[in-house]
Amino acid sequence: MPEAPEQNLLEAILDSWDRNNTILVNLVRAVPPGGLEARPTPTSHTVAELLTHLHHERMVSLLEEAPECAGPVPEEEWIHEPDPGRIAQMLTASAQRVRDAVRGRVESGRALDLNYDHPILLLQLLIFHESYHHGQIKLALKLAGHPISDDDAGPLTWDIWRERKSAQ
Ligand code: NI
Repeated sequence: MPEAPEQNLLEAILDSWDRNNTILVNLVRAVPPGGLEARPTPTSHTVAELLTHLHHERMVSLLEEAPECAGPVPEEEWIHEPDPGRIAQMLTASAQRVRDAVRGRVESGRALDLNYDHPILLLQLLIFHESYHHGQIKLALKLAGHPISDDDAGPLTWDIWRERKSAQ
């Protein structure tokens, strides 16, 4: 029996969240040596701090909105984590928690606890937030002399959105 259209829509939205995280983790892995220390201006956060801020935002949102999927919130918001593998691990783990939270709330018909008209809006906010900082990170790397070329960035970012995984 074919799946209900609403179910397909939820899967597509969760897939968009997965792709967003793949793009972010790809960015972490593409940061050239020394790039995690880069700052867009002398008083700005480092690239590493921006990346751990994204993880922190997810974890705080879970605690506030869907505590059944919450985990440990980092004690500091802007941690300069020097190990890209560790940053990738944090982001992968928090992405899974957010995914589980939104799926759980949608499937059970429960609103989030604090904000948002619909649980899907948490994903939309996070994708917006992470894209905003993604651009900042690219600019910080360029200003610090560690640019990621468009040829390198394309397959790691835009191609992830466009990829057709399903048989046509
Ligand atoms: Ni932010």
